[in-house]
Amino acid sequence: MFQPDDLRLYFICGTQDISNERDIVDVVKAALDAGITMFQFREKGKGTLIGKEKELLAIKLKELCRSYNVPFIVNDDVSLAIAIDADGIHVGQDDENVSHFAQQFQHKIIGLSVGNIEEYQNSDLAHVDYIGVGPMFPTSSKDDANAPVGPEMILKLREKLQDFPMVGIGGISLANYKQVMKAQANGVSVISAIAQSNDIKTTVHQFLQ
Ligand code: TZP
Ligand code: MG
Repeated sequence: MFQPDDLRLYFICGTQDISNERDIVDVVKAALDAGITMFQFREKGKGTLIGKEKELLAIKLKELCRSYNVPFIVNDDVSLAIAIDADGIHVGQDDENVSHFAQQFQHKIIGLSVGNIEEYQNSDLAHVDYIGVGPMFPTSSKDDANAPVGPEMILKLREKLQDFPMVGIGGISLANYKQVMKAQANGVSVISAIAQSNDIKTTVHQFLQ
């Protein structure tokens, strides 16, 4: 079952985040080998896989994560998450409302993006296991990302949510992740810092130090 520590180093990735010379399965395997603690399959944007191809890749990555005992989360796609028996789902404020699918998702991990105090106030966290807070810093991995809110947003939400599990997201790198941890996040989630690393093993080890 989900533990807040699973959020320590949460790698998010889809085929759009990988350069042409590399295979996403190799990248995720390298990250798992190095010790990431949670994985999210986020297949989103121009030219990404859809339908059966998306499902087959999701199954492959889920099996891989299972062999490392690392939770496998699907972004947005509730029906895919259910169809392949993923460990959880992550949705944003504009996605399907958590209360709509929580019944079908008992004993699974549910993550929700919360970008600011207003979104927090509008969110029902009754069925939510963790929130992703961001963007912490400027990011080029999400086309429609809002302006950065900085690690201070985690501190602000901590006042309201006490020990509710929170992970920072957006523009997090080896150069700035300590600011996020200092703001009392349970961990950091990253796309490009790992997906575009030339030495995934060393990068992951440095984050985990
Ligand atoms: N949600 C908010 S920022 C972001 C998502 C999915 C992108 C994070 O990617 P990166 O490369 O770690 O900035
Ligand atoms: Mg979404």
